[in-house]
Amino acid sequence: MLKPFRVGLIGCGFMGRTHSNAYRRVNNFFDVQYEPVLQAICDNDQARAKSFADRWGYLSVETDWHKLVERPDIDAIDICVPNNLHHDIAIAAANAGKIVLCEKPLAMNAAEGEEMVAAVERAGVANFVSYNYRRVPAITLAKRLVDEGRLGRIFHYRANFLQDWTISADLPQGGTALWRIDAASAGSGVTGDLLAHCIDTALWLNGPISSVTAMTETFIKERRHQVSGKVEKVTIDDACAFLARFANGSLAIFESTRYARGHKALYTLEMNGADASFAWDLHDLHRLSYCDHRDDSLVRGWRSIHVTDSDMPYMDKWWVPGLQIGYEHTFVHQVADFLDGLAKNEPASPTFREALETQKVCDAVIASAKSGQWVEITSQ
Ligand code: SOE
Repeated sequence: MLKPFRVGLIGCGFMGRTHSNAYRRVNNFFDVQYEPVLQAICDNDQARAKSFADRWGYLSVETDWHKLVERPDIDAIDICVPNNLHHDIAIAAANAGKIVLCEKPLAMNAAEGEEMVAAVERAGVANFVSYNYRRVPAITLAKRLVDEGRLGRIFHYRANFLQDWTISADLPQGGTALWRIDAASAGSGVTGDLLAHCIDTALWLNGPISSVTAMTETFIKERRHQVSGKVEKVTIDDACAFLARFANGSLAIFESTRYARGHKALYTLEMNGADASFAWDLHDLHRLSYCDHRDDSLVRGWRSIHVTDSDMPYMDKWWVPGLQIGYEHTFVHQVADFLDGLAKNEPASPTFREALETQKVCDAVIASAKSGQWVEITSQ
């Protein structure tokens, strides 16, 4: 008999959909001890919440998150709203004794993140931040290869996250669909939205980052704000590039922009060690490129591992070898890992405390871009 895991999800946007889909799918494919129950959906627009509830099968609708977090028939609050709301909702949910799941990035900045970590730890509630790319099977495989020491001493880490959807100067900022361009809702631009993914994966694969030097640019300086209707200054970073030093002595280069014409969501990463390297690309997410210098020189070279066999991470739960899975499955994997961790009392990663490290790097990147100086990061 599966135990119910009664979810109150806040936000009916893109992430609300990915999380709802994951809750609905997880028991079809994974043997976990809990069964998600879509107990309530919350959005300040009642009609939107109602139509979302009908489509995804939520049992009830709320329009005020304050009410939702106090409901006794809810075990977990899942936060899928703009970044400026994460802090208050997470703290209220923790204080009400709820499990808290939060979309990335954890917060607007590390100071907010610290308060959120304190709240969930004081309340003793399970907590988790959704950095879904860790759970692409090819990335989880890369983690396994790194942890087994196959790459040898690490010299380099390289990551990009490139998009092109904000190039038009006519695109407004703010409002439901475009809050990512409005610093008041998002905190930062590509740093918190896209580089946060790259940083999370990097910390997971290669350990702490000790210092960064960054540059940012805002190419379109003013945009009409969808809420006020007025032309307002744009204060997010449209593009950001930074160099980093890892505590293990390796060097890194990270770049993100929403102005790379032709690229929609090109997340690429590569690690180079003394013995082997790997490379990965989100547009071809089921493949991992790997080159091992220990191979016989006659056949040495880059191989493309098709990550679909049943001994690959997560793949025994899906189809048969050779058949791929995609983006949405990464969210199913994180729900499965979270519920498994809950049953075993072994928290799935990243917890709020772990995700705070990414937030500190994001803050250091923004500070360095402002000052033009290297910024040190102290992790715990
Ligand atoms: C922005 O366009 C965005 O949707 C991010 O918010 C997501 O985190 C990323 O995975 C894809 O791009």
